[in-house]
Amino acid sequence: MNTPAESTRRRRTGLRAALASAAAVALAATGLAALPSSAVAAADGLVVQYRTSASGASADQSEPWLKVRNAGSTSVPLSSVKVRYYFKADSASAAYRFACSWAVKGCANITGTFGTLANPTATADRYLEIGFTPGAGSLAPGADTGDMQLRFHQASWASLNQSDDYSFGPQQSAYGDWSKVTAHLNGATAWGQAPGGNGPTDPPDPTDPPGEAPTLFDDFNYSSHTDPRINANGWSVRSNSGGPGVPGATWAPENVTFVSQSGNSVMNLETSTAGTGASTRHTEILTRSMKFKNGTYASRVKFSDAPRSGPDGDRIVQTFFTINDLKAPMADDYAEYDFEYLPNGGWGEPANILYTTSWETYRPDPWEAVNQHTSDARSYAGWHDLVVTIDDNQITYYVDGQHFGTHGTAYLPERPMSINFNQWLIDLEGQPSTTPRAYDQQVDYVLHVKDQVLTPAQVNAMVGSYRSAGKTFEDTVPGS
Ligand SMILES: [Ca+2]
Ligand SMILES: [Ca+2]
Ligand SMILES: [Ca+2]
Repeated sequence: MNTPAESTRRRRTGLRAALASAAAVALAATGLAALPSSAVAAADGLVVQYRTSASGASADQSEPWLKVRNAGSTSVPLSSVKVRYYFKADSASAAYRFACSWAVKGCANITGTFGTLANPTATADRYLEIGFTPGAGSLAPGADTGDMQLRFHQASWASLNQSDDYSFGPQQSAYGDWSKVTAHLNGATAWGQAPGGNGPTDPPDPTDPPGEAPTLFDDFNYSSHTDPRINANGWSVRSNSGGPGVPGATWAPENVTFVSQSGNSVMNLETSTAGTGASTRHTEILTRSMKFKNGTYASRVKFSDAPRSGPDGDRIVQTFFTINDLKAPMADDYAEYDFEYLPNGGWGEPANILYTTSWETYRPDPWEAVNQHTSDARSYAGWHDLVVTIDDNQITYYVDGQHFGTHGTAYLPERPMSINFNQWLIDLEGQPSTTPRAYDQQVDYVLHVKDQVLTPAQVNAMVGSYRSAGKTFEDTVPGS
């Protein structure tokens, strides 16, 4: 996820500042890969109790009321806790909205976002993930959160079917331990049993291969950030201040450089800090035009788990994404599709994690996100082929030719977007030292084919033919 600052979104104008804590917690939500298949209640674990006052097989809204208890012997900051309620969506395109009716800890301190299971079952393909802002405080040993009277409903307010929902328990008219809801502490399962996987989702069939479809291809064959062809080819190297990320940081065009590797030019985004806002240098390059909507987006990106120099540990975000402008809080015509790699964790995650996120919309304050995301909590250091396709039905992500996640109709773009790469620090808490350090994210090429759903193999073939033809840039996508 990207973040907002001010009234536009995070990166471009900098959304992050406003959202910082709430967004971070809300977005952090996924970690599908971390879901174990066995139930656990660790020694320093958590216990989740559940009841519902909406016990009908069909209901206007689902009402999972929850309490989380610290069953361990040490205090637990609630901001490190996530709780997941699993359900079967009413349709592939159904969109859901979360709400908190009342909570002892305060509804303002509770976040709810929706995720998609990589391995759907008959009773679960989505989940509601509950998180907490730092304002929720900590749970002492033996203490619980008290009542959290939560609910969710279809965005359309059509009734929802609860009888096929994994976590639903119509007989739970009073609070009781409930292992069909899971709790996670710093990303590790601390309570309950997630629904079992049943094999990866098959990728969609490709449509027609590309012919003369309008295409943007850029092999990033430039001499420096001042190369006039960068501007001529439609790119802007960011220098304006603002979010996302560390307050007071600047966006440094001179840290966008180009190096030749065996005759192939590679763009390097260097992000550096010496532990203060004023010393922090973020980097971003984006198309000036928002003219990209349905079709295939692809890039070859090198993520890194460690700094090129200096001490490791910063909560850095390495990205490839498309985005347009949020015209008003919760405006439906907002759109954003992200690959976001966090090599050192962040947003409540303890370690490396790759997110793909499709956004319907959001509200900066109070933070509310309407998105679907899929994540994989492991190292993605090194070069990776990233592909996302958008057609009239769904958004599909691939990493290195493998299906990574599919998101539904409700998250399709209403308006065209820009194409962006950036690297930035969420905060300075991951590495408190003032010793200078610098991180690299590299980008080999970007490809967009308008209105065509390409397979990863077709993407590679197209890039290969541009290179065989000696063509390092082409843009035939209409629009300005
Ligand atoms: Ca259902
Ligand atoms: Ca939208
Ligand atoms: Ca290249």
